[in-house]
Amino acid sequence: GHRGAVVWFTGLSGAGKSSVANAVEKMLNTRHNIRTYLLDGDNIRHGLCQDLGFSAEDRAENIRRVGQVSKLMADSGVVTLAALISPYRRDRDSVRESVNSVAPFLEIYVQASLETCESRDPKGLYKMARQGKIKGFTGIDDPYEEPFSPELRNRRIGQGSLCPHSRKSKTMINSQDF
Ligand code: GGZ
Repeated sequence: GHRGAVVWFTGLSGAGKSSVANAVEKMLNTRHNIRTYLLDGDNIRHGLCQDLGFSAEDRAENIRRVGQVSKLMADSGVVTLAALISPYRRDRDSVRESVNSVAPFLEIYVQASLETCESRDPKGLYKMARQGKIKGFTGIDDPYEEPFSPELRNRRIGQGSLCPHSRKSKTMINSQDF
């Protein structure tokens, strides 16, 4: 069998994390015969993390739990895909550090502008956040810290952008490619 790994998708709500993770999972299964398990923030919050909200502390705990489950599964040889906003660098870095002792950790920045995500607004959450009906919504009145050097990102961005440290990383996927 193959070794496990954790593939961590981070990005704004509506950026396409779930879509890309699903497509990658299908590809790993069918084309490469790799065993995978997908942990999606949206689902996880109905079970494992149903007691958590969206304060910085609760997000940290959400990410810690999903990180620990991912680590255990990766240790068992499964390639685990996690799709969470995971807006804070320090939370993502803690998972990286923890997972790295047993398996490779790959951070994928699914980048889309706030404008793009807001125009998609599949669940109407951005609209509610703009109306003040949801408080502390990522990108509206809550922070998103872009990765400095993700292993992968969906597109390169130019000089003078918000994320100047990422230029080293490789361009790989576009959700539109799938
Ligand atoms: C961000 C929120 C919020 C707030 C509800 N901020 O696009 P969705 O709807 O389906 O996915 C989002 C999901 C985010 O959960 P995560 O576990 O990925 O977040 S984190 O990593 O920050 O812990 C969104 C919905 O929950 N949602 N309220 N205030 N997203």
